Amino acid sequence: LFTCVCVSAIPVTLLDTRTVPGELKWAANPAEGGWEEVSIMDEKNIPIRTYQVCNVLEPSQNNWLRTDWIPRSGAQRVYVEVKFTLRDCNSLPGVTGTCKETFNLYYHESNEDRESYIKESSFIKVDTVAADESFTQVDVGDRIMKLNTEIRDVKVTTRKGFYLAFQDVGACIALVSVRVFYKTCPLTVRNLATFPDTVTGADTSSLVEVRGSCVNQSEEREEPKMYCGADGEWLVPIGGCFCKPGYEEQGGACKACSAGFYKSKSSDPGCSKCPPHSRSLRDGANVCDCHTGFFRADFDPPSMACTRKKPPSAPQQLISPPRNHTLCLPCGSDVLFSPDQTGLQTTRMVVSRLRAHTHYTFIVYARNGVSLVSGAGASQSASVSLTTNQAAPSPVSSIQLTDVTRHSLSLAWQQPDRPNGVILEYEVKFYEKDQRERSYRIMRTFLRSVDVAGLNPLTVYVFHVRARTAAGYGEYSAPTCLLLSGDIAAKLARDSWEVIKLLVFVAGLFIQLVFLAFLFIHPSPPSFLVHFRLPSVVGVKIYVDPFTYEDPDQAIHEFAKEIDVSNIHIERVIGIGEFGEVCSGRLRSQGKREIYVAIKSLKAGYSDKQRRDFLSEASIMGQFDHPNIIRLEGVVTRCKPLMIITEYMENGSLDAFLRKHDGQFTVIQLVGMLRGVASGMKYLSDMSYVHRDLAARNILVNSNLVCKVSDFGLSRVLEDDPEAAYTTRVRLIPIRWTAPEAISYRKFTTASDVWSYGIVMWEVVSYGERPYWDMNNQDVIKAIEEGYRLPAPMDCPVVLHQLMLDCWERERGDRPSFSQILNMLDKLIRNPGTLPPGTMLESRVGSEVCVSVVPEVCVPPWSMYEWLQSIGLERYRDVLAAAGYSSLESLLMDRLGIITPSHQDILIASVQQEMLSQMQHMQHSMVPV
Ligand code: ACK
Repeated sequence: LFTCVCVSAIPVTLLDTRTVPGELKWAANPAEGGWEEVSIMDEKNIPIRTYQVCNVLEPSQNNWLRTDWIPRSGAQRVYVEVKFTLRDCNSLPGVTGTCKETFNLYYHESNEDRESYIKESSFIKVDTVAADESFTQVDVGDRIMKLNTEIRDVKVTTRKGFYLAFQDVGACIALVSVRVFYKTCPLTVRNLATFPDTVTGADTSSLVEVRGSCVNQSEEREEPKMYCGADGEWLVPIGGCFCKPGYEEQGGACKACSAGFYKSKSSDPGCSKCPPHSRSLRDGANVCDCHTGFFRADFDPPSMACTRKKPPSAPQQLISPPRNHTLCLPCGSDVLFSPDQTGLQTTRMVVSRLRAHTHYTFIVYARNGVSLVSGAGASQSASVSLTTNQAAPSPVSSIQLTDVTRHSLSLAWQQPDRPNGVILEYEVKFYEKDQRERSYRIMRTFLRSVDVAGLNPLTVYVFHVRARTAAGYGEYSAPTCLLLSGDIAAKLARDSWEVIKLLVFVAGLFIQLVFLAFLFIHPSPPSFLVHFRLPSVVGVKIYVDPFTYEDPDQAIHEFAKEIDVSNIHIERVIGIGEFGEVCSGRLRSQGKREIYVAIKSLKAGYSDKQRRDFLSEASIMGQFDHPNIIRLEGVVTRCKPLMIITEYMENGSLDAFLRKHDGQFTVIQLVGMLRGVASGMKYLSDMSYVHRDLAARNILVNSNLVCKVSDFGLSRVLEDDPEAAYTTRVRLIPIRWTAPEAISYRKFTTASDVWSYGIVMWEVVSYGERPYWDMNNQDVIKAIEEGYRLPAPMDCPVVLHQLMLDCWERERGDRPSFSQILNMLDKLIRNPGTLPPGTMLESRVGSEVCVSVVPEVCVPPWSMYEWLQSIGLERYRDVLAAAGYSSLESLLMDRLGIITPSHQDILIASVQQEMLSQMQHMQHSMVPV
């Protein structure tokens, strides 16, 4: 794994006032009384030219100073380094209101190097520059020079050169030096290809694609390419070259093999010593010549020793006569030959790891160095053919539910990857989930499908299938859990969640009571509390694919509420979705307060398929109930246009939101957002739902910075068409976000969602940067294949980047689960010391974003104090601390016996949510997020 090729950027200087001989004579306006050129001695006693201005007593200063024309010499982004000293206004008496402590930097692109006067209106402002250090009268007395160094960068692409200007508005400044430079990625050699000195791109995220050329005496292995990043670092090397035959790599160049050595193929790793009875007299040999009287046949490899002997006769007494098999393929690398497949000196060998029930032919050649030289080549081989025995088949995979009613269902599956023989029958074992395997039923069939009847409604069943050959049964497939569909089943699942919500509410009240009780009985715990337990979650939550319903309307009405269109008040269009406009508006429901909602509508003239796809999103979303999954309010299907109504997310999609607030959040806030996404994804994976399109653009953010997973649409489009990934719909796979196995053979699993989650982490920490910048999709696929992974974004704590890398493990089994990711993020939040200091409490720039906004579920679990505060009992902090309760979890666990993390989460989240709505209410005027 590598992130960047570590060759440091080389700055190329366009202007340096310290090296200009003689006076600068820049244009100043006014010519008198504003900026003045003053020669001084620098710290090494070398004369330097500075510009100074100090009109701190007079108001409304506007003094301009413009450099000479600076040719940009091919640069697209230039850096301006200004060293200056600045007088502290507080140290000057009587200047209040007139004295300033900043100046402004401007630029103006121009082809003309002789603009005689300063056209102020044609200059564009780069920035207002303030000093980190200012000096006072005392410093002057002590001859202390407090030098500031500030660097700004500017894109200059439109003209041959540019001017810079400094505007003073009433400060006391000396510009000690001005240096203008651009960055290049320096000439480098990588994988035996030379990459030239390359000027970086115009934007801070630009990548310049550069093609390398093979070094002397080398040839292309695969087109060598690298990208020059904006900071002058080379990134993502792809491809490279090999040294030609007769040459080997040494220190990035190709050196000739010395006499006595040879290299016959460019792909050989290095030169080898000449084999016995041969020699090479000159450097750079690709083969060694035989000594006089010794021979090597034309087809003998150059590695073979030269020999005097005659060709051998054919081997004898192989076990059975050869048979003709026209469809033979070479054995794959998985077949093991012991001691080796070639170069054998003995007449015995063992071949293992053969496939079961497969016909093999083995041909044995006897050979010596002059086998063909003497022309005796007629019967030099003998062969033996055999068919391996049958074995038990590999497990059956991809079991599909093809039909379901209240009492029955139909399943279908694929033949095992390795049947290992003739499949005689399949065996289906199934049982009620609650029963585990205590009692189960078995059905056998010759087909790859089965109809199972006599099932109990409202019950989750677990199915396993295995196949049998003459050699016996293979292993069972992984369990497939299925919930018998039916109105009552769905209702029960919903009701169970209502029960949980109610319990959460009761628990909230209960906790408050605990505190009061605690006060009176402290220090010994009230005994009844010790036995308090939340009942285990009622019902089993498993995602039901709406596409298994023959009638899509049945699915939609099972999972989504029909809303009367008269209760919806549409306000404005907020975007365009895949099927039509997305609007915001309000929804009134009986007995509830009016809420803000997002309304997606299906544009007129839709086909049946479009209607089904559109509504499928609601059928999927309606099955979820989690604070980090976008909540479905309902659907309008009885009148047109069809609508899907969801909760409204004030801050829109996460990628655009982060780009808008670049650099404005603390690391903890970013981790809080990621925690929310991980929590939502854990919930989805627990329900066996694979998202397939997890990306920051599909996360929505509300006004409390709570992140919620959305967009349950695309997932289906890919599934729909078995050809989708490979043929006409290749573009439907979001390559940059998708795991390699999902791209190459459509293996979409929770582990591939984890890969995408890693990409979302990178997007979040880099504030909405495009993964792999402007590399094209093919290069992204290649780079990933070659082991490249996205480097840590700027200011990214190492632990977070490590977690990203874990999500991008090539082997999907090596990636963490969402539950592990969530634990990891929670640990980080609780031990902020693992994140870099200085990024914890205050926003980096954040003047517009109110950092006091605490996201509800994205935030770390509250400290004991915050939590006590939220229920108005902060005065008991010390009492609880003395009793050893430092965190909310320890209290929940010790005192209330709530051990399951998910139950703790639910309780904490509900208290936080309640608290947040109160906070929001109070802080409304000061939260402009
Ligand atoms: O990035 P955005 O502002 O967030 O633009 C897209 C647009 O609609 C098309 O999908 C926005 N959007 C979608 N669902 C919601 C929602 N529930 N609340 C707010 N905005 C939404 C999305």
